[in-house]
Amino acid sequence: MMQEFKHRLARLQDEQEQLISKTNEITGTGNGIFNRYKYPVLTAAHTPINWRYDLNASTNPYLLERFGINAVFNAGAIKFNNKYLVVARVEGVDRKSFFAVAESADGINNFAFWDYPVDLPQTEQPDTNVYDMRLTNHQDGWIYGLFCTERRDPAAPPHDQSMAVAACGIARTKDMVKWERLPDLKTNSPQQRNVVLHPEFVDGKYALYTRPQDGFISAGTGGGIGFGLCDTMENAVVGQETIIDNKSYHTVYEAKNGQGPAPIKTERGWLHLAHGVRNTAAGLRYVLYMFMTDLHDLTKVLYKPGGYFLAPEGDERIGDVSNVVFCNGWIAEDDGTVYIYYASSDTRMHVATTTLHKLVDYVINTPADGLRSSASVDAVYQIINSNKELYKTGQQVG
Ligand code: M1P
Repeated sequence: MMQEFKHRLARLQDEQEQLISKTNEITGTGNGIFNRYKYPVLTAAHTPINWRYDLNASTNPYLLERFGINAVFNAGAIKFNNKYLVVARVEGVDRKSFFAVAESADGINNFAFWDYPVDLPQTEQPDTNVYDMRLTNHQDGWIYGLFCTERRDPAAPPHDQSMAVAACGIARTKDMVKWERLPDLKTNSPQQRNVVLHPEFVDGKYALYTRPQDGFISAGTGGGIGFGLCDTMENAVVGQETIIDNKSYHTVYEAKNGQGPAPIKTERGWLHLAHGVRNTAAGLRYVLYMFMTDLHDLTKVLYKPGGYFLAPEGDERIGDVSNVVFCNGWIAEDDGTVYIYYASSDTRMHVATTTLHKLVDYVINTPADGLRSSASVDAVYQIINSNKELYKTGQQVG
């Protein structure tokens, strides 16, 4: 028995060591806007063995898994003490999610979880499930984590065990280890998900991106990325939400959309990454898209490329909730490198790399969605004709 225990433990440790030490590599030629990588950066198999197994041979002689992890996805991200940290949504086989920090020295390789998951304090109304933390290194000196807290709808009849209310939970930290829990955000919307704190004060107030919605799954008459101000994060109330980027017919965000991570400031404007959702015969399809807002008027969208920025590809298409990519974490370096941490199909985490120059170029120079097939043809004609002109005048390169 002891021999079997030892043998199994050695195999588990060896397999995990190989997984974590594997070096990632850029895959494919891509579209020039970002690089994709061959392997996911975090999966359920990356979670420490000592979270999942009782390693005492006398209490667990068969070395059975005692706490199964189903998925690791939708991570917030931050560069902290020169390390790349992600705060992942770790989902147990019991369907409950919690947060856990994983770190990497270079942002791409060898992500490893810290010793313990985040010990998130509760409010008076305990959370049933928490997920999708957005991290904001705010001008006020705190690192905020805004996340979705989900509880059973108090109005749900006994026969309905799926009606839920989603709200925005708020926690803050200075060291990424000890978290202070603040009261949940109050807004006029019956449901809130995808709430993100803007990193700077606006007119001396905290600024938040919201996503008002009527139902737990469906945005209903709500939806769109909202924007509102509040006086304090210690008792955060957003009275008025202005929709800055709405759902739109026959686009990749016709069913609903939501802000991704906190926007990144550039000389040309604030860069936003968001997710858009449409319905298909095969269910909802989640893709990522981008837009840019004005540096002085955060409610004004200056540029918005048509269509998606990143959509599920290959193995990314398949998982617990297939045909989904979701991003709530990115890191912009001082040298302009950008690490985009995205999850596929509610199952695993990936990284894509690019630069601020490329993202700004993409956002400003990609044609906007013309909202009609003939407008798409016009956009292609414009590219073809200017290329022809280039060859006619001998100005082509290569
Ligand atoms: O299953 C896809 C995503 O669904 C929700 O996103 P949204 O609020 O935009 O509908 C969230 O539950 C998210 O975690 C999940 O990845």
